[in-house]
Amino acid sequence: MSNFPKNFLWGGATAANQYEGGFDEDGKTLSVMDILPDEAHGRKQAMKHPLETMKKKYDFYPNRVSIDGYHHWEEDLELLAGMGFNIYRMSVSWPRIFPKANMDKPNEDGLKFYDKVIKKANELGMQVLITIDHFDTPMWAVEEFNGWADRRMIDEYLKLAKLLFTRYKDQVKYWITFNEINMLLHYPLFGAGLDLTGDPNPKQTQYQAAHYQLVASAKAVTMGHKINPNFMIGSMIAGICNYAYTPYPQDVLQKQKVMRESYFFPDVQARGYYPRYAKKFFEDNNIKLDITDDDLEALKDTVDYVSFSYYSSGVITTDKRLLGNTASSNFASTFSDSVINPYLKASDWGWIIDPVGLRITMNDMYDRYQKPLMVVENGLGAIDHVTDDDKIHDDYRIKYHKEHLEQMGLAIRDGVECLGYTMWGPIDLVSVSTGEMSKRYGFIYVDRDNDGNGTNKRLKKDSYYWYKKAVESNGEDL
Ligand code: BGP
Repeated sequence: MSNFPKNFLWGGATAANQYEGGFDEDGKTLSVMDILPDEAHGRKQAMKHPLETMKKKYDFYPNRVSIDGYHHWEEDLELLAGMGFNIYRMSVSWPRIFPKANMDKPNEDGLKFYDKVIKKANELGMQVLITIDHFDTPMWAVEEFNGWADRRMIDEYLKLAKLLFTRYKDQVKYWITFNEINMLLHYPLFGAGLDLTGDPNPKQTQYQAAHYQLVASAKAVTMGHKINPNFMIGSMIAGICNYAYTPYPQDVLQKQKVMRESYFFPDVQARGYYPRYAKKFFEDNNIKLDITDDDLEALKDTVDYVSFSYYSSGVITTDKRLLGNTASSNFASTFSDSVINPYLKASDWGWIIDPVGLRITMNDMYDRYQKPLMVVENGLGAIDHVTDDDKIHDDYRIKYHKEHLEQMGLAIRDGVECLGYTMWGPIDLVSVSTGEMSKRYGFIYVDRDNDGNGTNKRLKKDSYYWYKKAVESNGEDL
């Protein structure tokens, strides 16, 4: 018997900046992603100094074209529905809707795109989950406000949220306020449009931005429920499972500390107040935040569900000597220093593969919040090969999802309430961390390479047929 409940949501997730392209069509202006080159041209470096980056001309900006979803959306939605999806997680491009700061009216030409996509998805039997901001801060916000370092961003964001809630109130039920909100501590440009060049106290700026986003998120929850009380509005973090390297109590303590960095966000969003450990952390680090009484009142309105992405796990040690031997897991090391886990293998990009870690994470999060969960990203970035007869035999990807879904099923059997699973990248997209196309997650292959060459033709991989079967059997036939 399947461990998945009858009304379980099965689908996949994309993000506007990695999918759409059409970066200057129908009135759209630039977002932070549109100014970045790819990995080979220094994407990671460019992320550190966004304003400088903007002045510099690169040959190739992968996100500006992406996989040209702006012109392939119809075909793509049909392909997704062909796998039996009953939910599609997507995001909107903020500067497509509001191309400038302080606009009273949105850009109708840009909005028409989302009208068409949402209508069609619904017609094909898919619910739509909208991530209001998925790493898509407009460049006007970076230039005029230094992104979320400025309180005025709360109103700019709420303007966008109100518009979406009102316009799609009968078509969209599920919402996420910010994609991987905790990533602003690691990728301040992606997460909050922050340019920290020359900032004397970057930690203070990042936590200030975090506070404004948390307030914006809570106010969006209040506003959304007024517009439609049936809305399900969720929080989201980049989830990770961390293990202590040894039973040495200091290692365990350190692991607890590292986990709090991620949990800090849903602790506020799902419980409605700042945890005491955060206040201590601010005190100890001389972080003085602009937090008003009105903000604290706003934070009391909590999310309907807690969501997260899950890709990897890490191993935490306090032994400095071991940290020379850092894990190949880039993902874990963006959170903290992590050592190699001898029991687990890594992906082509060094992200540790740990399906049981998903079960642990789900149990931990459900124990902590007692709110329904949703796993809104999970997937394997891998290099695919197309055979002469246009087939992609991606058994490694099938194995990855099968094992993660099995563990999800077990977590549900453990007692966790889980609403759904939207795997990451049902169709190949531009990778967020590298800007590459070769890091492919999709069940659908897109003919496009790292240099932007290719026909953009879509092909079904073996995993496409496998996922269809998994969905149709409600997770019984994995
Ligand atoms: C998450 C992001 C996604 C997605 C995914 C995979 O952090 O929310 O946007 O891209 O990671 O990461 P990457 O594309 O770097 O492999």
